[in-house]
Amino acid sequence: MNTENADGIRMPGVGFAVRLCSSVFICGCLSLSAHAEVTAKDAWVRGTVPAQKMTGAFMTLTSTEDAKIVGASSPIAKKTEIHTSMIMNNVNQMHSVSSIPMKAGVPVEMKSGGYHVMLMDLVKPANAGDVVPIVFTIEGKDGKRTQVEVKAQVRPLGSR
Ligand SMILES: [Cu+2]
Repeated sequence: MNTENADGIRMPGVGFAVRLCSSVFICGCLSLSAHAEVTAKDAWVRGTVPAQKMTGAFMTLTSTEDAKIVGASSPIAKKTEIHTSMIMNNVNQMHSVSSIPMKAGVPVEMKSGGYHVMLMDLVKPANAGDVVPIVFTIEGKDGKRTQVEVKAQVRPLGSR
């Protein structure tokens, strides 16, 4: 039995991939009416100096429905995490969180000293005036995930 094509890819696998794509596509269509819509206000990224490998992004996000932020990514960073900051033993420490809960209509502030987006392993510096796209993955109450792109403006190093 020969189930391989010229590239050695087994055909049943290809069929599965196609089915997977079409089901994702259908979910995308349904999400237009039924899912949380998330908007961003005052999105910005703290500018970096040339050797700096990470920086933070800050904004206010509001969802029309209860939802949670479960991830983020940006083309300027190899790795993007959602962080929270807290004072422990008089030291401001930050660590990654798996999600941020959002209540319908209640703004979630991402700011210095609280939740923020951590852009890590930067592939290029963030220069004041640049616009950095950040894509958030939002999970609705029903577990469905959608993506929202936010354009964040880079502010000079030292902005708070
Ligand atoms: Cu951080």
